[in-house]
Amino acid sequence: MGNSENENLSVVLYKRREEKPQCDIVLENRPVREPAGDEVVLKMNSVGICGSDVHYWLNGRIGDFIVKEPMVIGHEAAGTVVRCGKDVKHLKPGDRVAIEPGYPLCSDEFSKSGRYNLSPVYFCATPPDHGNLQRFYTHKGSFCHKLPDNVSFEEGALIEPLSVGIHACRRAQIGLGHRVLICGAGPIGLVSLLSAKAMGAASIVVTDLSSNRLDKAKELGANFTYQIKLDEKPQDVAKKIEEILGGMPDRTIECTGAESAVQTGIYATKSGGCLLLVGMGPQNVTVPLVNAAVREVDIKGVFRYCNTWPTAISMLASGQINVKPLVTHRFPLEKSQEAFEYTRDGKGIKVMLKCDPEDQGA
Ligand code: NAD
Ligand code: 572
Ligand code: ZN
Repeated sequence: MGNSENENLSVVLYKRREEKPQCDIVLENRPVREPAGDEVVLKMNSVGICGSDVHYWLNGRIGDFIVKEPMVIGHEAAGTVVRCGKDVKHLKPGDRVAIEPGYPLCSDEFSKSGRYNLSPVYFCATPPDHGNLQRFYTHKGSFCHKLPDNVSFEEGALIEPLSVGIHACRRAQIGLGHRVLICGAGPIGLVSLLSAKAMGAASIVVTDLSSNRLDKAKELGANFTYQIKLDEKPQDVAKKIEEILGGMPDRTIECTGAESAVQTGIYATKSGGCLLLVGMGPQNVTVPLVNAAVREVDIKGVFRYCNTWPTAISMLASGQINVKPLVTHRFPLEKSQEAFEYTRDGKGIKVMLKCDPEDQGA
């Protein structure tokens, strides 16, 4: 079982019939979608669980994106090509690939200029679009990126969150010698740390509420960590950060979505520097905007990523970025419910689901 397209075990979120927000996680057999000319069918290997997957499971929605129909979950993924549509020239059966889950649906001014993340997109596991936590999955060939032999499937799957970090650091124009503050040591704060180091940051301080998460930041190369206490005032945290770094950070990458962390980000960032908003919290956030304005602290948004897979693959293949320590737990596809509960309970950092019954290891 598991190697024939006749059995396509899939992890599907079902909206509950009662008026409860939480969805049910259902494992069911679904047909493998026939590839269009520009698509490929993939045998899935590794799929990471993202905070947004857990959020859709528990709340049935993120903002205006609502789980109305059953939706296959999962968007951090890698697998092997088993069949190609007639127009796919750069891939062949047997190729190992990392899946870029979002692709533009039209050729508008954004996709024409390369910023295709700002176009209307298909995005795996964002309603109404299905994700790829299943045995077999069909995707746009041009958004499947061939992996070199020395990059594993799990590393391939981790390119998705890593892409958020690379895109944030590109937008921040992180450079040689920069002092950097990263708020939050969840998966996204940690991939931002890896990206900022690789782009030449000289000293990086990572903050979090959790000491376990800060230990992981240290393991991944943070120069300093600082544990936030819930009653601390943002201006006081900013002073501490300046003391720790020996100067104010040139760049701050906010990866929590917490209002107090955004406020800290503004107060902490050096005049003329830049604050990147990666974390997504409430729709409306109160911030000391005039403080940012009069010190020319630029505030930039980050929406996923674009053009990051080729860069990420080079960085992983050359060993300049190591994402392997992010993976703390592995579960077979059949135990997806347990894996989601682990992630919900904040155990570990990145939980990987293993979709190939014959390849359950790292
Ligand atoms: P996560 O919840 O695993 O990590 C967030 C971390 O922030 C936690 O470890 C938490 O303890 C810490 N934290 C909470 N309040 C804090 C505070 N005041 N100061 C310091 N640390 C604090 O989430 P994640 O998967 O790492 O994602 C982080 C954020 O990035 C989320 O808001 C997510 O929605 C967002 N995100 C945005 C994009 C984008 O395109 N902009 C993409 C992916 C994720
Ligand atoms: O890996 C992509 C990703 N994007 C996240 C969160 C987790 N993973 N974002 C936060 C939520 N937004 S959204 O615009 N949305 C639900 C489409 O609020 C997307 C980016
Ligand atoms: Zn995600």
